[in-house]
Amino acid sequence: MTDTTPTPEILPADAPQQGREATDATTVHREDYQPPAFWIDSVALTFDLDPAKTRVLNKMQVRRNMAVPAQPLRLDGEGLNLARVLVNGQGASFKLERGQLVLSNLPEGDAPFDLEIFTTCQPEKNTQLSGLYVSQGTFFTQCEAEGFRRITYFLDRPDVMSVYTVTLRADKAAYPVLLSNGNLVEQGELEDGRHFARWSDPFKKPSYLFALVAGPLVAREQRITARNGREHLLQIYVRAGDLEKTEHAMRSLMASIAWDETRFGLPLDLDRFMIVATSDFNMGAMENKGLNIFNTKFVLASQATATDQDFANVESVIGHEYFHNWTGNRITCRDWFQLSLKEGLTVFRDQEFSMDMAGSASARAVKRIEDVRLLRTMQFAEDAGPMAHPVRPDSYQEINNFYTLTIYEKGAEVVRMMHTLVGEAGFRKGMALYFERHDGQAVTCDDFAQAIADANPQSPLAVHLEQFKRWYSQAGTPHVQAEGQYDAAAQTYTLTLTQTTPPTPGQGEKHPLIIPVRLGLLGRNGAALPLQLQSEQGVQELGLEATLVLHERQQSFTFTQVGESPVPSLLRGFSAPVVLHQNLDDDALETLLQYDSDPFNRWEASQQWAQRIIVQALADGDAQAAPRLPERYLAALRHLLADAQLDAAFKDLVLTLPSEGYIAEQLDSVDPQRIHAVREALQDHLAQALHAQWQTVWEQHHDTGAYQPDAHSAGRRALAGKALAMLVRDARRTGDAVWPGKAYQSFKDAGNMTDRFNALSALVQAGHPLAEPALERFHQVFRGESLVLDKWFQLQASAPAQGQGEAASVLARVQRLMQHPDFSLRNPNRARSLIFAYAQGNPAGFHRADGAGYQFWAEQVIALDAINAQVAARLARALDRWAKLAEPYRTAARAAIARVAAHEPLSKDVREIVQKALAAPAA
Ligand code: B3K
Ligand code: ZN
Repeated sequence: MTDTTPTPEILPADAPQQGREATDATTVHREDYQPPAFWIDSVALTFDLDPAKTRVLNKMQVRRNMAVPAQPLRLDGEGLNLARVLVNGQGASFKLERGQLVLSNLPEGDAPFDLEIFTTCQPEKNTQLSGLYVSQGTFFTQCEAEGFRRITYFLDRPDVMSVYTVTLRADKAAYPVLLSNGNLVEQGELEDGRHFARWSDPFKKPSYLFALVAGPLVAREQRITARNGREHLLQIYVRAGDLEKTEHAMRSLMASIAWDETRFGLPLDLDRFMIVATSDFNMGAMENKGLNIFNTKFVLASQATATDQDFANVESVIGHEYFHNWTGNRITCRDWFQLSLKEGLTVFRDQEFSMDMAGSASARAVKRIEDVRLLRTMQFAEDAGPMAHPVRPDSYQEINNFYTLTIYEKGAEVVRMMHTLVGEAGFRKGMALYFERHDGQAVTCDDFAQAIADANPQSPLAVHLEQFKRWYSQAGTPHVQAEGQYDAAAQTYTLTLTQTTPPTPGQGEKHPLIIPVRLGLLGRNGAALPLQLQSEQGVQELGLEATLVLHERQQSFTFTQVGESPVPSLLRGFSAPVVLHQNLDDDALETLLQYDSDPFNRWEASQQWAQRIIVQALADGDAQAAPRLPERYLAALRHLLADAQLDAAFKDLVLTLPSEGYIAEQLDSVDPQRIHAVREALQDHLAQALHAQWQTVWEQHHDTGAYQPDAHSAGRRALAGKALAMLVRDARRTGDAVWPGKAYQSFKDAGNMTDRFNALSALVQAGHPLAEPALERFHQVFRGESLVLDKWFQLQASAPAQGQGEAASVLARVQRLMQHPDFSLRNPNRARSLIFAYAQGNPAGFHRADGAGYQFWAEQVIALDAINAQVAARLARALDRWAKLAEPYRTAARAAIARVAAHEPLSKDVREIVQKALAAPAA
């Protein structure tokens, strides 16, 4: 099962071999899409489950697709032992060619025939966690994108949809619970202590949505009646000790069901909806029809073990997978290039769900800011690096490498722009048309955009549809330059917007996009000015806010009757995923920060201001004394902190300086140590200059009463945590022992994990001597809680060095922790909590002048690749941006990537990443 040999074998037979430059023979191209030569109408699978050798009998009803020329049937398979192939009950001749099972002499014509295939596989040896595997004595499957072929031979592609009947047979004592998709139709006893269960899924589905689970699990159950009167059974399956941690997940599932009914009119279409949690999982969760499988991290939550962030993540991921039931499962992707059809849309839906759950306008803005922060830090970096690809990619070597921030987060922004261009009601109409047209089909991103536009024929989306769709085909983040010109005599304000998109690998030429720019104008006293836009038709009264549609490279918009030189508030709510350049002075930023009616842009003003200060400090050079924050900026922050109208969570975001990763992306040449030093110095100054305010904030916010994970109380805890961290940080300067003591106390006595963890990290991040005993105690208390241990590893991997000398370095600490009895490279969550947290979450610890961090990274990529290629390929991406690094980091980073690239054997997952990284332009 763990075949990681470079595999021309699993190349689809029709993949192009020649006539293209610069891509490998294993590259799959979107343009080469061909409909399948056969359909598989139904599948009956029988599993005899055994960890060492599971037997799989696969009986299919197959029929030729008469719309394409007659050709052999080529079934995908990987790591299977083939025992028997029967066609209409007779032994059939077949070949194994490049991993595929090829059947040539099949019945002619369009009449269906029976195809029976018997194979075995070894789930206990499956460390890739793709296909059928065993985790802690329970069988699980993961089939997206191409894991089903590791279970049986099949047309493993999303446009082949079949009805499944699944019979599971296993030892009853070891595997009392037997689950698969759909409805349980039969169960009973077998000989020798074995039992069986038969499941039937009424909906046609592609193979990637198949799932089975078998093991000793228990379930929280809930019966609900939907709006339409239909009854459903909801179940959340976990290991016996975890049942009390599933209440929040169940509540989130019920909220998701209600939300999709209300917001989109989409009801649950199954009698039974199951979620199962496993601690060994490559990603967050999987939307298998009726049987979602989740990483425990996104199911289990109790106030003692989970932070507010964990609670919010559970709600959002449960929502996401549930929403896939319509956007992904009922309507699926024609091919994997269309992945964003389901992922971008479903992320948009889960973002809206979380916003609606958050309630108040400012809590909604907090969620939006968090989403945009992720997009701008991570996706913009991806879009500017060697793995840049369009939302609908043109080619891939390994599809699992394309479950990216671009497909998910930028894809969601593309859907959000459509929503902006057609309006809330128009979008709902568009969704209705999409389901009317395509329910039960496997379709493309074009089909989706067409449905939204057709439902709104007068909208700017419909008018500019072809151009809008460039968002799907063009990679790279667009830049928009805004220049404002005020004419006092004419009382006009002219805004000129210019768009450009930098070239990306393989895509040199870029064309203008459709960019919705939501905006308002503020007077110098902060009041919103009425917008009167001059157009060919005369003057349009637009009220206090409008959305301009930029469609040319450069366009000017003139507003009339503007009584004073206004402060423009552009791209409100981040109305398009672009980098906005505008030269606002401190006065303008202060006005926006204090008065803008759009909370997103208030936050944005604070970030731009901070960014400018940081860039200036970086430019000032090393010789200068510790950089400081200007008094005016500090005064604005003090003012904001004292504003009783604002949500604590919002204040916390405004008071957070841009991250080191975000700062790095704004620079041409990156010295991670220098960025760290400057940001740390400014943080120290923020701690010092606002000391009195931090004390007040702590006093006012640290008691949040009985624990509730709602957005409002979570915001209070976040702000209190920030205040405590600042006070402990400032104690390094003052030598004060009181605040560190209070932090230790709060760590010990906290009534919930958020407060406890915030206090612990305040000590660890400040490198205080109390950090060590606190970490020890934390491990002692939570040694049986694996998700909490992940936090323990992660905190240490992402904290600064705790002293001088190599032994005190972060790398030395990480290497020691790898020897800890609780560490295992095989468990993806644990590997992520230590190794990824170091390589991706601790720039100053990782980017060492001696290159030792990079060497460690290379070793771990190679070690992981032998276990789990998908996880290894994620880690491999940590050095994507090597070409931007200053010396000596750059050369050392490149050498480490080259070392991975030269290693044999290497999975095609990792190979694609490192080859693309090495091909990055030299600048
Ligand atoms: N669709 C899955 C992701 C599958 C990843 C395969 N490498 C989870 C999700 O996006 O909901
Ligand atoms: Zn998804």
